[in-house]
Amino acid sequence: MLRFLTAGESHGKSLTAILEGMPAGLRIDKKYINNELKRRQQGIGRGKRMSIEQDEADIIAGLKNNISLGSPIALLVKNKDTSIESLPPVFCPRPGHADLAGLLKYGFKDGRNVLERASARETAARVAVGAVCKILLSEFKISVSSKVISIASAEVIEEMEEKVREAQVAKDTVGGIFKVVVDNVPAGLGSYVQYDRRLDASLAQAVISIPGVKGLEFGLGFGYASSFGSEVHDPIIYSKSKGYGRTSNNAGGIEGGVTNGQEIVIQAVMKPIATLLNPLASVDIRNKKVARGSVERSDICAVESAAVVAEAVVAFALAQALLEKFGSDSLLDIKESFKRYLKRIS
Ligand code: EPS
Repeated sequence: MLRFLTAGESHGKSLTAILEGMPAGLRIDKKYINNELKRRQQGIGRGKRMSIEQDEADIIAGLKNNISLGSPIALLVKNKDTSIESLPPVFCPRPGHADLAGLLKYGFKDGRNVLERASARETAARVAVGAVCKILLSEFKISVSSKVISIASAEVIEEMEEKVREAQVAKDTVGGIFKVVVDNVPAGLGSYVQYDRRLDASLAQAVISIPGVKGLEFGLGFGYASSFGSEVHDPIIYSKSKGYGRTSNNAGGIEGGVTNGQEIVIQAVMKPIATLLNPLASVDIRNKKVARGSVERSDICAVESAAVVAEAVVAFALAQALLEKFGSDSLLDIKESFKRYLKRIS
């Protein structure tokens, strides 16, 4: 099974990921991975850290002559800011961040021990992993893309920028909504036979695990609540040249936890960044007295970055489902099996 783990603190030496289960025979373009890392660093409202770091992935295991060996692929993204040992302790947990929950859970006396790992910096490692998964998917002409839908309810780029500026002036932060689309997915990925094999469940887990994401929907999503079934289920059609199709895609490409051949459409909401320059009420954990949440260098808005991270985690979940269905050892064998399957369902 395709799986990965990441390690690394926000201001530690580096972020690391081990991706296991990639088939042998996949050509990995490092430039592509680094471009994905660069995309994650961009966007309106990003903080100063993004001008310090120039994320690049070093692939330290799993390849020979840039071709995967079927062995675990280890990716390393070095931090430029490695100040973890000298940063001041955090005694006033920030509302909205993992600080307090982490302090209580692990029994720390310093919130920095929590925030160093809870930081969204970890998503750089996930983007590197996702980039490898995107390369695999591209061998099957499956592509994953994203779009920012709104920032603080503004839907036009100039208005989004204005909202971020407003937040900056007010020492505040903003969140927003982004959309991820997967094109050219064949019907039949995922399964309805067991809860944990439903592809929408693994996609949902992937997206909700991005720091700051508080909700998501597939296709029409919450819109289903106010509709009659006859208005929203996607009618099935058939043509000799295109095979089965639909006249709408309210399901967002998944029915019964299985892809139905339509594009997968996910929308997710990211809350405003939790670190506020004008902090909310908190409590000093040393004396339990009223205080203000601690202030850290941070972003005003990271919705564009979250969308790039979402592409990566969605690519991982899809790559996992693809390999589960078509085999996992050799890219050549997987392609053969994929071709045979497409022929059967066409
Ligand atoms: C981030 C790096 C962090 C933050 C941000 C995401 O860098 P630093 O804490 O050194 O400024 O900019 O982290 C958070 C939003 C958070 O809540 O922790 C990154 O690389 O994406």
